[in-house]
Amino acid sequence: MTKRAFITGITGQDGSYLAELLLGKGYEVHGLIRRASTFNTARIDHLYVDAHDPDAKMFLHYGDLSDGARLVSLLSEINPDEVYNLGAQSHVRVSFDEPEHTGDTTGVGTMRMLEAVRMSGINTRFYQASSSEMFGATPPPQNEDTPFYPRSPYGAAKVYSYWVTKNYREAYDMFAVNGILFNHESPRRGETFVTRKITRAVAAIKAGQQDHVYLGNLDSIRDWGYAAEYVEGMWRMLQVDEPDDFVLATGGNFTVRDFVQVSFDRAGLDWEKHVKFDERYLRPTEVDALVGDASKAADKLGWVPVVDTAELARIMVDADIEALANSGTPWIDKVNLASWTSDSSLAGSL
Ligand code: NDP
Ligand code: GDR
Repeated sequence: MTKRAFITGITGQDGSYLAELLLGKGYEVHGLIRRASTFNTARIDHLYVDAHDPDAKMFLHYGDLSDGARLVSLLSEINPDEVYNLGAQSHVRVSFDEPEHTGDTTGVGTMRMLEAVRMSGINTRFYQASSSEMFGATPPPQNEDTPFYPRSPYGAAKVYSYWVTKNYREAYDMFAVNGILFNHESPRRGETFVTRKITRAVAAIKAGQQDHVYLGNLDSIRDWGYAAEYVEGMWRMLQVDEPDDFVLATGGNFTVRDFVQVSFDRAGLDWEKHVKFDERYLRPTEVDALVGDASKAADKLGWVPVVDTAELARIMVDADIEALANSGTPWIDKVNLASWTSDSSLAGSL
């Protein structure tokens, strides 16, 4: 029997890799998309087959995490075996500018999804995109037992989502899990997150199209992994016998400055000549250090990432340089996710 999945946030970085992964595994994939005045499906256009074609396996539905009634009717109609809630206002700095909207989508949106599962009466497995930002000010290494101390409206909204997911598991015996994912990036990363901002700037500087890039705090430490590997971990969390919560991380420990250096080095540039400071990129409260301990995922899911932060930076710089040279988009990095196992070297297939 063909399995059916429903993904919120399918147009985002993770949604696109997850849709690819599931289609590769033979799933029928349904995605929630927001109506916009311009197309916002660039990351999944390569997966789309017209719905009139008998080979169509991916279907897109208009809706929004702020519209609970729509979520109920969609889930009743689609009756998915697995639901992945990846939709969110996901930018930490923006959550200080739009705290109420962030609370409504990143926080209460999860409650609306859980209620939609419960009210539609479907028997499904539910994945919640929880975040290392929930640990916030609690020092590393962080794992599933580390106390939360969020430092932004985004982090606080994710803590709310984490607890309602756990509550629905306990209250209604729902198969609902939290994947607590540390930062993961790729050539498909949104352009305003720091890694992609850096790698796009490297490509433009190398091509002589710009001289400088303005950044904020270079001292924060992050554990940056490769998004294509992390979606495999999401899927594995829904294949186990009992619902549980898992950290996914590389355990790496890079400052923003380190990421800058590796990226500029890759293009043969001296970063100190090109990086300038702008305080507008500082946050009212910063998360100083996130370094994850994913040993539970290794033990129970067999999930072990292969690409480390330095390799990731090189992949992203190369992709942005190539995209600029071709005046095209860099979205479609060649990853054969269907054949990924924790033992195989994903890096070798790039
Ligand atoms: P992106 O910002 O790339 O994608 C977010 C997705 O959510 C987009 O598809 C966006 O749609 C959609 N969305 C935003 N608001 C709404 C709404 N009101 N209703 C419906 N859909 C909405 O995020 P990522 O792919 O990087 O992350 C996926 C999830 O994982 C997010 O929840 C994020 O918070 C979380 N996360 C991410 C981590 C990371 O390092 N990437 C780490 C830990 C957690 P549109 O395209 O229309 O804007
Ligand atoms: P983060 O990612 O806040 O960790 O959230 P981001 O890339 O925005 O920031 C990482 C660190 O870089 C510093 N920084 C800058 N950040 C941005 N965006 N722009 C800059 O110019 C800049 N200069 C320095 C930041 O201060 C910060 O310390 C990401 C998101 O994907 C969340 O959705 C997810 O939950 C967490 O990762 C885990």
